[in-house]
Amino acid sequence: MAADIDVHFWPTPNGHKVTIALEEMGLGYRIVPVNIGAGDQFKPEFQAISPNGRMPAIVDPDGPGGQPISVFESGAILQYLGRKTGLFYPVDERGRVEVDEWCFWQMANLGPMAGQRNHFRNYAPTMTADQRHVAYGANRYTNEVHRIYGVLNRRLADRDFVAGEYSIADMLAWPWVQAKSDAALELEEFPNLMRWQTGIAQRPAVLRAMAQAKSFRNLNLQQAGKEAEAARRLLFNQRAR
Ligand SMILES: N[C@@H](CCC(=O)N[C@@H](CS)C(=O)NCC(=O)O)C(=O)O
Repeated sequence: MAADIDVHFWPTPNGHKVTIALEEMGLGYRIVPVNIGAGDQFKPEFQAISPNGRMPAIVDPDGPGGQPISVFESGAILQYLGRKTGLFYPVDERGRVEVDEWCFWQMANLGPMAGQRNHFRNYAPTMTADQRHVAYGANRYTNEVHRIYGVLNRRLADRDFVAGEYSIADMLAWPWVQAKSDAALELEEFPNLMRWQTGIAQRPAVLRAMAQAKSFRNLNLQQAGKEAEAARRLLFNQRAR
């Protein structure tokens, strides 16, 4: 039996991508928590496998040539797992190019823009002399995520999944498309996207991945108190060391 893959994980959209893929592919894995609110991402042993200081990362003891390999960046992780198993990642060049296009699209557009939107809407201080700038950031990223949802909605008009068949491209995008809408971003406006979102949410592998993520105590960064304050200081003020 193959040895379990170590998943350096915290329950965020980027983390969910990896556990969803592992569940879908039927690979054994062990979660190594990286509590990003407590600064685990800065530990030298973690940065040795993830030099960008961000989770997720994996260590596969049974990598190429039977030797261990570590992989960071969720897109690279899912491509690696797809190649390893031959699942959800076509081997024919046309099919693979199409999946790659949507993997890179997610990594460069949906993820970062939705992340910035979340930051400006939920975490930017409101009691600031520079409130104008906060509103500008929140609106800019909301508009961009709205545009991106439109791209995905059009893409899904005549196919069930972003590259036709269910693939790693869907697993990368899905955790970033919120089931719960808010006033500025209603999923109901994007019916194809909503069908795709709710369909994937019911897949047994996705349900398993999301259920086990619930066992982690994720700090609410919006709350008051010393612990959340310390986490905000750690997460939101990083500069090159
Ligand atoms: N492009 C990276 C992004 C990873 C990322 O931003 N991870 C966040 C959590 S979702 C993190 O580790 N944050 C720690 C920090 O900001 O210090 C990927 O997809 O793997």
